[in-house]
Amino acid sequence: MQTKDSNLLSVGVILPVFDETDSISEVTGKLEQALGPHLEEILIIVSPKSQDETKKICAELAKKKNIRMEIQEDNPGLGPAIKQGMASLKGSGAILWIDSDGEADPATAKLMVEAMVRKNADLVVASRWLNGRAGFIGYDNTKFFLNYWFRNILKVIFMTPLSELTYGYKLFRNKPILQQMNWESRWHDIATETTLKPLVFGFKPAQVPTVWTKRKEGVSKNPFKNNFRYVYRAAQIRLLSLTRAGRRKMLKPRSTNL
Ligand SMILES: Nc1nc2c(ncn2[C@@H]2O[C@H](COP(=O)(O)OP(=O)(O)OP(=O)(O)O)[C@@H](O)[C@H]2O)c(=O)[nH]1
Ligand SMILES: [Mg+2]
Repeated sequence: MQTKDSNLLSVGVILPVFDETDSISEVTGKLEQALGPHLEEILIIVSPKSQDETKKICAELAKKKNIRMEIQEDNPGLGPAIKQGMASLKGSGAILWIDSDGEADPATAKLMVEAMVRKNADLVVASRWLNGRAGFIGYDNTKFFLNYWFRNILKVIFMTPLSELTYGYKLFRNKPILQQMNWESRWHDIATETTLKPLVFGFKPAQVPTVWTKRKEGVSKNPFKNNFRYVYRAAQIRLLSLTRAGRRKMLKPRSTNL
C-alpha cells in the first residue's frame, strides 16, 4: 500500500502495548506529527493480558482514521507481538517499530525517514549512543555498563558501523526478504534479532541520534534475565550466518530466496 503521493515512503508503525495507559495517546499523537504525510497507519498490537483500561484506550484510539488495533494472537511475550505486526503491515513501504511506554522519542521518526530516503538505507536505527551518556535519561547504571560492552562486542563480531544493536526503535525498508524472515524470539531479545538478521541479509544500515527517557508510569516488562536471552540470540544469529544452511534457517521454511 502507498500513501497518496507515490514518491513518498509510506510508513506502517508497529506499536506494541502491554498495560500502558496515558503514554499510548502521547506517542500516537507525536508520531502523527513527526511522520506527517509519510504515515500510512499505526498498528497497535495489544497484549490480551493488559488491564481493561489499556484495552479501552486502544479501542478508542483505533476509531481514528489511521490507527488500527489488533489483539496479540500468540502469547506471552513481546516477540510474537512484533512478528504479528510485521506480517500485518506487509503492504507498507517501510515498517517502524516504536514502544508505547513513552521512553522513545517519537520526533526521531522524522529523522529516520529522512535518513532512509537520503541515504537509500534499508535499516535505520535510532541510536542512544550517538548522544553518549546524554542519550539515556534515568537509565539504570548496571544496565548501561552491560549494554555498552555488549554492543561493543557485537559491533566487532557483526562488523557493523551501527552503534546501537539492542534497541527496538528502528525503521525497516519492507523488502520481500524482510517478510521471509523467521522471527524466533519470544521475549525482548526480538529487539536485537530484528537488527542483526537484516544486517546478515545485507540491509544497508544507517543511524540517527535519539534520547531514551525512563517511563513516567507503569512498569518495565523486561526483566534482568532477558540480558542472557540477548546474548544467546546474538550468538545464535552469528553462528547461523556463517553457513548457507544456517542462513536458510533464519528464513521461513521453504523459502528459496537466499
Ligand atoms: N503486545 C505486547 N507488548 C508488549 C509486551 N511486552 C512489552 N510490551 C510493550 O513493548 C514495549 C517495550 O516493553 P518494556 O517492558 O518497556 O521493555 P523495554 O523498554 O525494552 O525495557 P526497559 O528498558 O526496562 O523499559 C512497551 O511499549 C510495552 O508496553 C507483550 O508481551 N506484548
Ligand atoms: Mg520500556
